Amino acid sequence: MEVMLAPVRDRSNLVLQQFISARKAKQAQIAVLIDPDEYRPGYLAHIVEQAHIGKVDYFFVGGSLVMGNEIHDCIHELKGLTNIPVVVFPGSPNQINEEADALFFLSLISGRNADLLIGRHVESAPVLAGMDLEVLPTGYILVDGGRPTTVSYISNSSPIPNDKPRIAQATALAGQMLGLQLMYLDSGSGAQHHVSLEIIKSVSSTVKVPVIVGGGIRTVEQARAVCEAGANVIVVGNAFEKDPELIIDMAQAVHNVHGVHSNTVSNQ
Ligand code: 1GP
Repeated sequence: MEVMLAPVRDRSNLVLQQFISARKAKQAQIAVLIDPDEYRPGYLAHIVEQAHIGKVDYFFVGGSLVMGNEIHDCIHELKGLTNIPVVVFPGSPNQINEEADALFFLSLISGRNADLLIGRHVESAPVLAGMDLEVLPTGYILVDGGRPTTVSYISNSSPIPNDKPRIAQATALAGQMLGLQLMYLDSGSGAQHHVSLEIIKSVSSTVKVPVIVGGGIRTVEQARAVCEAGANVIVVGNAFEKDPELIIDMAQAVHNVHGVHSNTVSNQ
């Protein structure tokens, strides 16, 4: 029997354009990562308040080991509290949520696990096709952060060594040639070390698409250094969970980074 899919809805690509414009303008941005496993009613109010003061650019919501259904309650509450774009950072297809503004459609291009390169995508595509949710084709590149993290364990894939910028560079280039619109360099939540500045520099100066960097960024100095190396967006989770007041200082430091040299973005 022939399977009929819903017609693909028209989407405006607003969030992707926001990433691209900031990279073109060489203006660094910051995302607050919300782990739905930490969510309980009332948890978000203070974080959102700090994010508004700091003019945070995005909220990312999700994780590789989300145990319950809290992600949907969490996104619902977040959308009621803020107009900052909410992007799902899904660990699995059951984290797809139509209330969010966009979703990273992640291909784990540093790994060789077919399920995370194409398998989950085949399962999710028909669901996403009928939704009014912006889909962001994203190359997800895991980099060794000094200790095994949930994402490296769950994805059953080896991260790229933190001192091998050429491997990261070739991986990101291949992702770009495959048509991916964003690159996400991640050393995993709670990593001992963030992605090395050499890797960030080599990737950001090679690809034309926006580069997002997360994992193990804990201090204002680290945030600044990562942006100066060429990260277009930094993502911070754990450090803000422990100290939501840090959001304001870190956002200010990130927004003060302009004009870092990186490859020119094509007019896509
Ligand atoms: C998001 O993994 C990062 O990509 C978040 O890491 O929780 O260590 O900030 P932290």
